[in-house]
Amino acid sequence: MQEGILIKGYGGFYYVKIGKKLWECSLRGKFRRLKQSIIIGDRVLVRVLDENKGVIEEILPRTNELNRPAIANVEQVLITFALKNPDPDFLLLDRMLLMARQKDLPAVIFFNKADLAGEETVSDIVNIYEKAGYPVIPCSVKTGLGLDRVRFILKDKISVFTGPSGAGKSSILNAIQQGLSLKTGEVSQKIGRGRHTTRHVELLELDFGGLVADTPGFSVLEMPPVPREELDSFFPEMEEYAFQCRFSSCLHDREPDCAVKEAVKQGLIDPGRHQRYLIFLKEVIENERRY
Ligand SMILES: Nc1nc2c(ncn2[C@@H]2O[C@H](COP(=O)(O)OP(=O)(O)OP(=O)(O)O)[C@@H](O)[C@H]2O)c(=O)[nH]1
Ligand SMILES: [Mg+2]
Ligand SMILES: [Zn+2]
Repeated sequence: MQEGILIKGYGGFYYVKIGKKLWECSLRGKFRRLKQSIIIGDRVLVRVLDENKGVIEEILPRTNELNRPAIANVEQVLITFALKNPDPDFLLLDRMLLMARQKDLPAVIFFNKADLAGEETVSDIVNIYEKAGYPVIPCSVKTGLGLDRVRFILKDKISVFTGPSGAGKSSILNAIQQGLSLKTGEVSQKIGRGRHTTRHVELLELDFGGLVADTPGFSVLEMPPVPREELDSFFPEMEEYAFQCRFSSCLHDREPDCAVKEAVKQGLIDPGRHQRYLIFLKEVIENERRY
C-alpha cells in the first residue's frame, strides 16, 4: 500500500496525492461502520488498483484538526484580513490567533489591500501585531506588494487560509499561483462585507512547492476552555511581563502592581490588544460558570 494525502473530495470520489500524482479513490465501507470520518488533509494508505485508481484502506492518525470547515494535518494558519473594504475586525483577528495558538499552530498574519490604506495606517497596524510576536505581511494583490514574502511563507508547507469573507484570500492565491482561477467576489458596498464566495475546501498544489487550502474562513470560533490564569499565555506580548506582576495569579485586570497594565501605560503593549484580552477574559470566566 502507498501513503498519500487526501486533497479533495468530488462526486463521491476521494482524490489522493501520492508523490506527484493524483489517484481517484473510493473509501472502504468499514470507515462508515466505525464512524471514522475522513477529512481533507488526512494521510491515508491506498491500495492501488491501476495507474490512477485506488481504494483508501487506512486513515492515519492526525497531528491536528480544524473544524468548520474540517481540515487535518496543517502546518500553519494564514490569517488574512483586509486593511480596508472590509475594515479589519481586530476582535475576530485576535480570536483567530487564539485558536491557532490553542491548536499549537504557527500563525502568520496577512494584511491585504494595502493599496487602499494610508501608509501610516498600514505601519501602525503591522507594528501592533509584530510587537505581539507574530510574523506580519502587508500585501496587495493590486500592486503586488508583499506577494514574494507570501510565496516564501507558503513554500513547502501545508497551509490553510482563514479570515473574513472579502479579505482577498482567494485573490492572493490566484496572484501567486498561475492557472488556479479561484472564484472571487466583490465586497458588498451596502453591508460592507464579503459575499462568502469560497464555499468548499480543497488542498491546492503550488508549483514552487507546498499545499494550501483556501477556505471560507472558520465560522464558529469558540473560546477554548482555558483557565482564567492561563489566558495571558495566549498573548505572547503579555507573557513577557506577566511574571513581574505582584500576584502570580494576576489577571491583569483590576489588580494592583500589575506589570502588564504598566507596560500598556508605557506603550510597550498595545492598549487595544489588552482591551480585547479583557473581553476574552470575561468570556473565559463566564464559561467557567457554565461547566
Ligand atoms: N483593492 C484591492 N482589492 C482586492 C485586493 N485583493 C482582493 N481584492 C478584492 O476583494 C474582493 C474579495 O476578494 P476574494 O479573494 O473573493 O476574498 P475572499 O477572502 O476569498 O472571500 P470569501 O471567499 O468570500 O471568503 C474581490 O473583489 C477582489 O478583487 C487588493 O489587494 N486590493
Ligand atoms: Mg474566497
Ligand atoms: Zn498583571
